[in-house]
Amino acid sequence: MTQRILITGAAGGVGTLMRPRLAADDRILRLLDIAELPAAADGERVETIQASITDMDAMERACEGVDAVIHLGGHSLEQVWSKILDVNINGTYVVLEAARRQGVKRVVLASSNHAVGYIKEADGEAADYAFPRPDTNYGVSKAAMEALGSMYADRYGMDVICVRIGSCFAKPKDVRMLSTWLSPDDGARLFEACLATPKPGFRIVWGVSDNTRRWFSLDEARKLGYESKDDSEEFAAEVLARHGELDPGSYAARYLGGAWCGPDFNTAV
Ligand code: 15L
Repeated sequence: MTQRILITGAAGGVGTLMRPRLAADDRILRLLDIAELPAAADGERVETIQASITDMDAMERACEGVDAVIHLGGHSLEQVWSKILDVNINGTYVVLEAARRQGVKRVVLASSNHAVGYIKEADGEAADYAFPRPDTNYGVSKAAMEALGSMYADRYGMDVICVRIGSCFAKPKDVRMLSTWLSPDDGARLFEACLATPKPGFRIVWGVSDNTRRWFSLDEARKLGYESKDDSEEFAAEVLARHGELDPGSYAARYLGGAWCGPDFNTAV
């Protein structure tokens, strides 16, 4: 049977990396973004919708006939509180509520390391389900996303998996990302596991590759069936030659959230 997956924020960084990787013969990707989306290529099984995740009517229509939602939409960087509240927090509520109203049983939420950014790297591997320690307004929105997901799972019996993504880019861009990197291929493997695992209920998992310098537990992600095949170490020499070793006193070396934890980072209050 053909599966239909709604991806919000499909024109964004992670959405663009996932679009080709989550394509499958027995699957239609319904791509939604407020920005214009590249049209379907020849043979590509996609539907495109240009709409805001804060528009309940549009989101309900987008959720019609959908088997699962992967919610990547929202601001991906720090913003003033009013924008975070509207797009990230209210937007996540609208996505979950629209999914519930349309009978969608499973939602995968793109949370972030910034939900727990103030965890100290020196305290050892960051645990699955670590209590929120958001580093920014954006981090607060990801903690709120996880709380909303928990409520929709407990109250309405939906399956909701929150993926605390490290840094999902084609390559690690700096020394911190040698620890936080989620390769695009591993990202797709993890989302596939989130879609396939039977009856997960509510979960919070780390979204990182099995990096040699990893700071995060992969136990809960592995329980979903995720198997990382990538390691940022193949880029270590190149990244270290460009940036040098981390200053042990720097935010990047001290906290999971890196520079986002610094007092000067959040100018966008
Ligand atoms: C995130 O959550 C951001 O969306 C992304 O832009 C990266 O900065 C990433 O975290 C990170 O921490 O590297």
